[in-house]
Parts: sequence; structure tokens; C-alpha cells
Amino acid sequence: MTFKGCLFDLDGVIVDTASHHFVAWRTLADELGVAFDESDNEKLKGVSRVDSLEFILQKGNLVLDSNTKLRLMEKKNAHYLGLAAQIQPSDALPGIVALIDELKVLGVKIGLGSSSKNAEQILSKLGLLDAFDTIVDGNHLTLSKPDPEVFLMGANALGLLPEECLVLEDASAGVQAAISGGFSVLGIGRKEELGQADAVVSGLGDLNWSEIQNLLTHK
Ligand code: B16
Ligand code: MG
Repeated sequence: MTFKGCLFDLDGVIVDTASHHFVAWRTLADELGVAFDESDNEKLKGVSRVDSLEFILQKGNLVLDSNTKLRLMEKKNAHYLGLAAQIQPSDALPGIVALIDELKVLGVKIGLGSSSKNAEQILSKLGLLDAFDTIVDGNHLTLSKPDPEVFLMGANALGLLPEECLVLEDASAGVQAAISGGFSVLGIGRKEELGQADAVVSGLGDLNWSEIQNLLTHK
């Protein structure tokens, strides 16, 4: 299988920010008296900030007005950004920079497809802000993953069809988004969570573009 474009998820694919999101959401959930553990956090991977808050409120049977919700989201985000402040170029996950460099040499278009409204800040800390041909993030979206909007916008901005692009995703919601948009998808993480993906690896490691595409062919 040969792809003309590659759409990267951010959190969990390019950099491990999931632990920061977890700490920030768990702190907020604690304050609200709602139990929140790693399995809850797994369900929130790839899910927008507002939908993540709604998940926690629903879990605690809490109903809050919209101003309070906005305040809580700002508080969570400030905590998250404080935790993410130390991110530096060496925090890019193994294999990511090498893959991006290789795709550039090969002329394969690359895009970001993230639910995060902080995507540009995080990419900037990693020194990767200028690496992408297009960036679609939470600031551009009306619908959160598992809706395919993020990847459809990304492919469109690259001038490619969904079937011409490979999506790299670490979240169940993101894998579902890619599938329902008509994309091939490589899951990065555990088969237990990402079994619907066309292929799953625990990390990119030393895999080059040709080896990645072969994984999809020999699924
Ligand atoms: P923010 P991704 C997602 O990013 C995260 O996986 C998810 O945990 C987070 O709630 C969401 O972004 C929104 O992030 O609060 O920074 O706007 O995995 O789609 O790159
Ligand atoms: Mg992710």
C-alpha cells in the first residue's frame, strides 16, 4: 500500500502528554468529588476538552451552569499547561522526528489531526511547528473524535482523498474517527484498545515509511 499523505495525531503519537491530561483531569475530578481513574482517562484520549468535562460531570451526576463549566475548563487547562511547560524537542516520542524527516525527503505530505486546542503551543515546544504541511486542531473543529471531521479537514487541506492518507492514532476515539472517514489507520498503543485499527504497534521505534506501509498491506 502506498500513501501520498500521513496524518499525525498529537497527544500520544508525537508526544506523551496523556499523563499530564490525566493528572489535570483527576485533580479537577477530585475537587468535584468524582472518582476518576486510568480507565476513565483512556476513554478521554482524543476527546475534546468540553466533552471530557461532560464525561466527568455525567459520571458524578453533576449538573453545572455554562459559566461554571467554562471556569472549570480554564482551570484544568492552566494546570495542564503548567505540567506541559517543560516539554522540549527531546520529548518527541521515539521514531517521530526520523519519520517526519523521511516523509519530507520522499515528498509525502504530512498533516496534524489533533483534538487539542493547545496543539500549536506543544508543537512549538517540540520544535516541530513548521514541520507540517497543514495543522488541524481543536480550534478548527465543531465535532470531536470519533467524528471524522478532523481527518477529513486534514486530507482536504493536503489536497488528498481519505484513501490516499494514513492516520497515526493512539486513541480508540481517533481510530474510530479515521475508520469512519475512510482512512487507513495505524494504531500506536495496545491492541486491547486499538483492535479496530488496520494494524497496531506499541510504538514507531525504528520503523521507516516503507516498513509502516508494509504493516498495512500484510494486516
Ligand atoms: P486540549 P489528540 C487530545 O489530543 C487529547 O488526547 C485529549 O486527552 C484532550 O482532552 C484533547 O486533545 C483536548 O485537548 O484540552 O489541550 O484542547 O490526542 O487528539 O492530539
Ligand atoms: Mg492522541
